[in-house]
Amino acid sequence: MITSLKSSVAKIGALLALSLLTPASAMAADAAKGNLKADDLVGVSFWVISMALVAATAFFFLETQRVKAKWKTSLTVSGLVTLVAATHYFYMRDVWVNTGSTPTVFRYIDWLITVPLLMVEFYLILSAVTKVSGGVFWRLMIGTLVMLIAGYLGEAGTVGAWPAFIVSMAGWFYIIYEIYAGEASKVSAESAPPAVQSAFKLMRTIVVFGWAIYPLGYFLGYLTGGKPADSAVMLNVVYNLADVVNKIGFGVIIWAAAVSESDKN
Ligand SMILES: *C/C=C(C)/C=C/C=C(C)/C=C/C1=C(C)CCCC1(C)C
Repeated sequence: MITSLKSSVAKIGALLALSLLTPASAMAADAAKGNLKADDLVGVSFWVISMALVAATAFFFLETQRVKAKWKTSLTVSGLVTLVAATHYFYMRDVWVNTGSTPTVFRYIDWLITVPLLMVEFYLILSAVTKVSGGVFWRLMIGTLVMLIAGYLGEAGTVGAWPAFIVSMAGWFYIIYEIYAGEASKVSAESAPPAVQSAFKLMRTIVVFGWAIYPLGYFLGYLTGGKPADSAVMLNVVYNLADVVNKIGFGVIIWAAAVSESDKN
């Protein structure tokens, strides 16, 4: 036990010494082999955020132990969102580091799974406390699909970047309408307890302001006519920051509502 520990420490020490002595030319070779470089802003943001997503996943899953039964599903879904995103971030980092190009396909597969899950959260927190019609669920889903499919076609270059942007914005506005003026908002205002109402309000504020960061990223990435390489950096950094707010932040809001509702008796 002790000897194997000693030899591990010796090995780590040797590796550290080696890395300090490694000349710059060998470091360039490292980059070619696809290792993350310290000055690669996009690559580092993929790395840091993937760890934050892993930690958030562990947290949401563990906290399901602490809340009342009817809140467990919402917290589990929050953990699934961050779990699915963490896995995509590992892959996206590889694509970016190895090719220097935007991992559009992975990004949209991630969104296609996680955004519907986030929409389900609206339905879940309301149905944890009252009766909600299936129409709420389907309208949120349709808005999501229009928004994401149009966005993908625009980013992939299948259709023009502007028309895709406009259709995608329409899908997003449809979601906003449902949660501010549609049935979902009425159900929340009329039959949900205060903690759920305030969670609902915070969640829909995120869908407006947090989600607005994505079309901004799209705009900076595709619609300003900037150089492709600069646009790719902007696009990915902005999308990555948006994911921190909209996946981890969103989950934390649900967690706070669940804890405050569970603790009061
Ligand atoms: C976890 C991932 C989330 C919450 C992703 C959300 C993505 C959007 C709200 C994307 C919206 C877009 C527009 C409204 C117009 C331009 C194209 C998109 C797809 C970036």
